[in-house]
Amino acid sequence: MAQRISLTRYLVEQQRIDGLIPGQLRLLLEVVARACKGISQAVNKGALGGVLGSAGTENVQGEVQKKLDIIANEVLIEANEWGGHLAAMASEEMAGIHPVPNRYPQGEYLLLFDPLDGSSNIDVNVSIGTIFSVLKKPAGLAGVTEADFLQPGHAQVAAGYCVYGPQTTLVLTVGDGVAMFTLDREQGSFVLTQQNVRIPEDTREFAINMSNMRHWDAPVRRYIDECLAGKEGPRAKDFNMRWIASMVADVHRILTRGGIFMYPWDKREPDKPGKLRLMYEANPMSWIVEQAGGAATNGHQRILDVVPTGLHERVSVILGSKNEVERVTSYHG
Ligand code: P6P
Repeated sequence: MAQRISLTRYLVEQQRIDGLIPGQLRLLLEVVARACKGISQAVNKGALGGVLGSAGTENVQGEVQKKLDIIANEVLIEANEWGGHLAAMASEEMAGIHPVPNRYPQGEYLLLFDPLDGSSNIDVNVSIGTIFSVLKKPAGLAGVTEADFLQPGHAQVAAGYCVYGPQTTLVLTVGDGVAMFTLDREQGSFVLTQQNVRIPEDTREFAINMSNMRHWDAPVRRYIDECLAGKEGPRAKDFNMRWIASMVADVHRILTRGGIFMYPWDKREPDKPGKLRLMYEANPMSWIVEQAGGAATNGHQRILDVVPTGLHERVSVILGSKNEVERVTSYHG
């Protein structure tokens, strides 16, 4: 049997190769991975753990919070507060930033996360996940403010997600490609199961919520109409459709076999550029996709080049197989 490489060994050996994982960042990534193990345990308990259903509260987005949304958020906060690697955290579930309490040492990193993405799927036992993004705190001023977080996605130093599905799999990049680690529940550790992940540049599979078709802008409508026209249409090939309504699961499929994922602007809420959040959903997923040879735009520019103006701002997302993303983006031209 091939030698099993743990997450810890991978991080140590990668640091020797390209120096992209200094000690504090390695500690951060191992703490986040340990928190994801805890979240996976809570998710797996389901009804047996009394963790299903709504918490009866709303988050800053005005969305009903599931019990597991709050549990996952608390697990990530508690796991990361004491280590001395972070200056502050930001979460989809919290209105403002969460500075590391003064009783703990301050670090040089900023951690952003969607603690449990796709939580509408929790109660129906469909894959969900945690998405995280790591930035460096700007040098200089003591203390930390929300403005320190408002960096474009290309400034990330690490990004990843953990999908809680048939397997619990952690997917990670620090800028030298994408690696996947599967949780070995018997050992309680993440084991390297794939590295140098590559997304095929072409695909026959698109992911979009078709119920919104009448609200889409013309370029998106044109692209999907052409896919639906199949062999007889301008694409001269048939397409398949998937929509799990859990970004982590849809993106994981695309990393595994290719595809294009779209949550574009639509006219239901014309003042919002899209549904998905830039800082802790689109940016980490876009960097991972680009690191795997894919592309990610908002229809007009690379998502990683969008300059954020707010912690919870939204963005239109078109990501996945490079040639398809470029085609949709060209239609917006
Ligand atoms: P809809 C989950 O709530 C999420 O933020 C993403 O994970 C997912 O891709 C999208 O929203 C699903 O949205 O409108 O299809 O339910």
